[in-house]
Amino acid sequence: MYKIKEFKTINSTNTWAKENIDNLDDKTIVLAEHQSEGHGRFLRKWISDSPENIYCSIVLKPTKKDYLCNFTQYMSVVLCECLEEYKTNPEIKWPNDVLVNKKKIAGILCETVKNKGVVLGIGINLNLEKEILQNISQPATALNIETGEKINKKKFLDKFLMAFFENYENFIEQGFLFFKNEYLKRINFLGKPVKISNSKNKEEFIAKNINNDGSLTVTKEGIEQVIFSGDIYI
Ligand code: BT5
Repeated sequence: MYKIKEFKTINSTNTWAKENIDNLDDKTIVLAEHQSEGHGRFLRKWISDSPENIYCSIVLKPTKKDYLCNFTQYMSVVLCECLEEYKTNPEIKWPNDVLVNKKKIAGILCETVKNKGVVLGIGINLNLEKEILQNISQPATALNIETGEKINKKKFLDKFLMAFFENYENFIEQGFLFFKNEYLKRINFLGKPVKISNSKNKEEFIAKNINNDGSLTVTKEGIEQVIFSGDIYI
């Protein structure tokens, strides 16, 4: 169903997967124990020094490409469902973070390689010490801290990948609508004031609605805008 390519150390699983996409089959997982240049959007650093956590990228080459912009959201719901099995209450922070107790536990980076496919990367904090979390530039947590127990990485990863591929074909066919309800259950900012920043500025809006294509409608002084990307501060 899927195959895993494992590395001890790599620069970034996303970068490597993008560079080697021609030689990688659809549904190849690139997994590393350490990343020297793990990053998020806008090349922001992703702390990736400890092998008991997940740093991986899924290479996907779907023939139907209508819903490429919803891959991140699909993955965030799959992750929430896995985290809920560990008796936590994860939340999705639009567009690409998963939080537990208002602290970031995972980040997703979706990159498209033109005419070749998608590289969907995720970093999940399964086992981290509090001191490492304190070095992160926003409130962050790890599953071991939330549950009080060491997390079995292999078990978590198997569960996560199985769940991802279980409904993947349905998602590719139906897009955001296939999982919209599951997504809505896990967000908590609709109706609230939010600040949204893009590369240029940070503005305040009221978050109004998640649309059928996964975009966010916000209002400012009665005027509606539809937003597809940016950072949101609740
Ligand atoms: C993200 O970016 O949240 C996407 C992160 C994706 C990382 C994976 S790991 C496997 C694959 N290979 C890669 O090179 N990347 C992907 P963004 O929304 O830009 O958030 C980045 C911010 O998250 C940083 O500026 C920090 O504030 C915070 N951060 C960094 N490391 C973190 C960690 N381990 N846990 C929680 N937050 C972290």
